[in-house]
Amino acid sequence: MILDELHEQFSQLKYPSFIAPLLCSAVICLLAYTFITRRSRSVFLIDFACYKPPPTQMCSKEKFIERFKIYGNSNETSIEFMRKLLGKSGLGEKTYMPSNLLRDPLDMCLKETRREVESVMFGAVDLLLEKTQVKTEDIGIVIVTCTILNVLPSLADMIVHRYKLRENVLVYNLTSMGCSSGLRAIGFAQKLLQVHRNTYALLVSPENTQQMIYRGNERSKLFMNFPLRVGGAAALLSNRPSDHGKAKYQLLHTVHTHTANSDRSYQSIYEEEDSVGIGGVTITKELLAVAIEAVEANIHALGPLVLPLSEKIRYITNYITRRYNLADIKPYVPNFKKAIEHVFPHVGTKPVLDEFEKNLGFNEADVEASRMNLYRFGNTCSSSTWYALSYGEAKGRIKKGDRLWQIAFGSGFKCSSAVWRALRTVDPHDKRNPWKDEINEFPVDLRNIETYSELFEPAKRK
Ligand SMILES: *[C@@H]1O[C@H](CO)[C@@H](O)[C@H](O)[C@H]1NC(C)=O
Ligand SMILES: CC(=O)N[C@H]1CO[C@H](CO)[C@@H](O)[C@@H]1O
Repeated sequence: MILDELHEQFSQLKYPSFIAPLLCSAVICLLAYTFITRRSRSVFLIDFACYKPPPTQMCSKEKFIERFKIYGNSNETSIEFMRKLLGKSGLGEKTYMPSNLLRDPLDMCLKETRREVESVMFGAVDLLLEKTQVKTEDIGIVIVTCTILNVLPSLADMIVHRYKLRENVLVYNLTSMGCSSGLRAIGFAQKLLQVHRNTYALLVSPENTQQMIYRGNERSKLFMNFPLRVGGAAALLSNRPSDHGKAKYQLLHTVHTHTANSDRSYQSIYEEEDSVGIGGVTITKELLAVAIEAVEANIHALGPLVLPLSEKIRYITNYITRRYNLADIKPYVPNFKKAIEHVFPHVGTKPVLDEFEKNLGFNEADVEASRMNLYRFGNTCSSSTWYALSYGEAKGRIKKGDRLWQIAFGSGFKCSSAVWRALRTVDPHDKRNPWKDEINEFPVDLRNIETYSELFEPAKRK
């Protein structure tokens, strides 16, 4: 129809007769080009996998304290402090610790540590390759994120070695980039996939907590000891247009916030020796406030990308009113439910999740996956939001077309978001899901657990 009309118009204009068909073909070519380049710029998540350590590595809270007594040099006061905090931590009795910490006699040498991290990394990648059936020679990019473990050859090298990846594979490691690094890697992969055509990016996030365990008596360092647990995930991204039909999710947005330009943010999680020379990670009283500020900044940056117009207008009006003191009103928290069906926040610690729910416009259902994740697997750092997403999948909640939001935060202080669209309804009975066989036991009721947020400065709302 349109073409006919165009043709008629052009014929009235008395141009030479070949102009009209030429113009039409140009328009068609342009449309086709736009369609194809858009597709080829798309980044798909073929699938991901979470590692579930063997039952021998399960560690109840009491067992944790027992092992810690053997491993650490902490005195009775510190042990009591840890026992008290563990009770309020929101962790369950089945989280996983490094096997060398649970074994008698203890063997915390580097060889054992390497073996430990290999089992997590290779466990997740083996599962992922089995799920996706992708050939390892087609993998062009590898990004490894690990919060603390730093070995030589690097963790990324271990992967290239084990899976015999090709020699021109691009390898990056985001070691020591904190709990948000798993999502930061997605943004990084997205950029790389815009340059390198027709390839796969393998993202691996193994976490081994052993090197983080503090063995002294300073309270600000003992905090680090109890939420962190062993875990790991692997994800396969692709920019091959032909993968559109095969992939589970399509990447819509990534947004990263880095607040290390402020001293209090930068110092909120800080690795250093204590007064007697024992290494550990200091957590300052400001952690909670800093975390919420970084999360808020990230959400503000994400808002314009995803929110419908009506929410944007409400938000801007509210912002201007407060900015110029036109009226004394509360900050407007945009309703993300209008733009996103599922949110999967990083578990962090219980007080952070509580703040997230209370202050950022989310409800109990929104943080359910993360609370259960904290309960079942603990804080597995950079891999944690993948366990939460697996929870949503195992519950059968992910339907075709749904939009999903992973948001993670950690030392730096940094916060990252990744927003996806489900390309199909996800089968809740996948036997490789880490929650399989036990998903019906969840959610467990955790409302009566006290918190320890009084140990932190409250978040100041701007
Ligand atoms: C344990 O160490 C801390 C910090 O040095 C000290 O304040 C506390 O009194 C000690 N407790 C015992 C029982 O020695
Ligand atoms: C291969 C590579 O880039 N390795 C680096 C990984 O990260 C650690 C910690 O930042 C570095 O020390 C390695 O050199």
